[in-house]
Amino acid sequence: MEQNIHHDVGIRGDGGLVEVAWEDGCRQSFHAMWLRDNCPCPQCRHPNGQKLTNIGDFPADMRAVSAEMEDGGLRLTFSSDNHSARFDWEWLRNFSADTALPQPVLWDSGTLSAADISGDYAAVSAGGAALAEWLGLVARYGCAILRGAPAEEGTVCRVVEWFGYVRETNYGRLFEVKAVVNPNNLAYTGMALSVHTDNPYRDPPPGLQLLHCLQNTAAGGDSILVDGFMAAKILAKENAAHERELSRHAVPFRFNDDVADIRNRLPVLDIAPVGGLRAVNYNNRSLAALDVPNDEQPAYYAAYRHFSEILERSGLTLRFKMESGDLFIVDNRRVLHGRTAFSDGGGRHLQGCYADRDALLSTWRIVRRNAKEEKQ
Ligand code: NM2
Ligand code: OGA
Ligand code: ZN
Ligand code: ZN
Repeated sequence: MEQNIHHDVGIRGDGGLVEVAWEDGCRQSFHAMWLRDNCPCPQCRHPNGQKLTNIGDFPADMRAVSAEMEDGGLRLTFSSDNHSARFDWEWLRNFSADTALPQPVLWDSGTLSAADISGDYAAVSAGGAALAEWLGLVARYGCAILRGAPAEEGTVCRVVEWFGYVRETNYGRLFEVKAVVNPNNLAYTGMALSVHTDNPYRDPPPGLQLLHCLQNTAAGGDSILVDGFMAAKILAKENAAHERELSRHAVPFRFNDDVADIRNRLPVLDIAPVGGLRAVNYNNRSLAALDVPNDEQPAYYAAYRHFSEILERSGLTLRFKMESGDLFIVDNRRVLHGRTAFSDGGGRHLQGCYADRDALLSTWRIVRRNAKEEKQ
């Protein structure tokens, strides 16, 4: 379809680089090694798309010796192994779409409301475009609400099965969130829970958490969500040294009861040297004794306090009340959740479970792909 998006090609740098001048004036250069490594021919790729080659199969001094424009693509030959490769212009221009992850859309209470992220159970459960839309909320905003699900036990696991697999833990495949006697976790009391990510003591922490409301007639027990990526951005803007403190120390998290002693170390802000913020890990109840060196503790605590204060700002807080049948899902590596206190008279009962993000995003892509193909 894109017939003339290229304009000219040339070999540069003694064959080490192939430069493409696109019709719109944009120029792009490709390393010969990169091109050889990405050859799509049947010798280099199985029909299933997986690579048949390994980097060591190629000589280190890869060079292109000829570059010809063919109808709809670029034909190259390489000196070192005499291989001939053909690339569609379309792919050369847009290969990054093959690896792109969803771009998070940061939000606060001024830009996102509970209604904006709410889907209707009946519609979403039918699959297709409505399911894609609901999963897309998780991809963009890191959270979504489902209204009007049946107030039936086990519903939370069935919702996960629409897009992936329940991740079983020491809390079970499904856990009951209600006030009990002798709770092994403060979630199982009527106490307020300040915003947190779940299970930072686990390796890796769950990518998704879902909570489904069977009953919520107690006074209080409102739900709270905060975009941890927005909070991290504000922290960096207000004090870059604080951002650095929270990313340079992997701190200990722990859960300990009669049958489990689960430990992990993670930075509160997981920031890749190239690529930026990957995850927020924050749970005041589960942070174990800090072993940051003594002389660095004042700086660490100052940064930790600052981040905690940002997370409590009302301007960042999305607050809503779950009614019987409602459910929410959070990207547990990004969006923090919490609740206000409730009177533990027994009027509040949620069921929760965990799942992984890869399956959700995969299903989101496939459902969208199928919806697009149906339209054509
Ligand atoms: N529960 C609800 O990460 C946490 O410890 C939060 C998790 C017990 C599965 C609570
Ligand atoms: C949890 C939790 C919130 C709630 O179970 O992990 O944070 O609304 N619960 O009870
Ligand atoms: Zn090839
Ligand atoms: Zn929680």
